[in-house]
Amino acid sequence: MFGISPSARLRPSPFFEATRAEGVTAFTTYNHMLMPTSYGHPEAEYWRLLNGVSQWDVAVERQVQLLGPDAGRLAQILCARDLSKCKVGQGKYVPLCNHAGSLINDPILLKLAEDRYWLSIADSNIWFWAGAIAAERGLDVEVSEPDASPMAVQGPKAEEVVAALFGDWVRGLKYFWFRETAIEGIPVAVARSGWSKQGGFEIYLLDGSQGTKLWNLVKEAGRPWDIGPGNPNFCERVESGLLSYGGDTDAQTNPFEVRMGAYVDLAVPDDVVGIKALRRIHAEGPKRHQLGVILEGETPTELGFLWHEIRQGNRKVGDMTNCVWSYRLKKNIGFALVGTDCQPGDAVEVVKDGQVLQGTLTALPFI
Ligand code: THG
Repeated sequence: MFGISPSARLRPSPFFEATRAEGVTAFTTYNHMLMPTSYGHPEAEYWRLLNGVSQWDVAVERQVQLLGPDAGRLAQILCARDLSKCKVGQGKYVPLCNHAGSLINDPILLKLAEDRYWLSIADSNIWFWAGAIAAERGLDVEVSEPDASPMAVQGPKAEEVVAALFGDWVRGLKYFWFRETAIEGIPVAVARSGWSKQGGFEIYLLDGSQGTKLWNLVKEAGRPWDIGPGNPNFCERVESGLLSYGGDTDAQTNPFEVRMGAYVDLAVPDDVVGIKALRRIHAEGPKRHQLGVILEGETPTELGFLWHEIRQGNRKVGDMTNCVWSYRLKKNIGFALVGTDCQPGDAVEVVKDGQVLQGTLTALPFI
């Protein structure tokens, strides 16, 4: 479509050269970085994730490090989920909210030590946020960006590849748990996580100068399982119902609207940012909720840059926040952020580029 002008503001991933060598054909921006979004064969990349193993540069999932005596307190103040039982080596999916209870990020929190936490963030600036909250509350904690860059290995064969590299202990890792280790002198942390429902791991590179070397080690180890390059797969994540903060949310979205209510603990202390608003929203009942929508028609279509209005009759009831051709369902599908009076089974119209498409609401996930 168009090129990208290099700039010191647009930070390269440590895996940038490796992905170029793999033939990357498209990028998106995320946390002021570039993330590969295609290697030119979307359907083959999808089936590789479903049936084999896929290697992703997800270094854009940056870490916000909280370090110091008050690191645990700051983590809890930022997160509307109870962290009191979180162990060293454990990760948790957590909603970060502002004072109004609106979602401002949905990171994975990693507890590295009693005085060291990482927030592995989605696309919004949490360094400023965490640093400001820490200073305003007078906490003894340093907020910084560590040298840590995740690479995902996803798919049903991912465990074989990661076990071949690191040993059989990785098979015993529980979901979102991780361990720090090294491979050929490269410091890494290995976690069972990743933005797909096909299973897999994330290898956090802890020395950004060794990205190409780590990429090639994983690629070499994956050869028997026919590993290949990929990226967070749009089709698979929509089919699987995984949330994209910023894509499927707007400035007013609260966690209850987007199926994150299970990760909110209303009993966390009153000093947790947004908890009072979240208790009120919960008591009143959220105004919107997230469902799926299946469009009629057999021609693959895409969302483009804007949300599409969802109507019932002449009334706007919400928005379609993503749209993709499902290779498994053979339909165009997407998420609907709609009023809580809308229910699965309801017929809706989706207004796309001036055209009105017929659709049906359904529960998430699709598959
Ligand atoms: N990897 C790392 N950091 C990240 C992401 C990642 N940070 C931003 C973004 N992705 C975080 N978003 C999600 C969203 C969903 C899940 C993981 C990260 C996820 N959810 C499961 C689900 O919804 O079914 C399980 C959640 C649970 O059971 O707790 O896996 O990809 N490093």
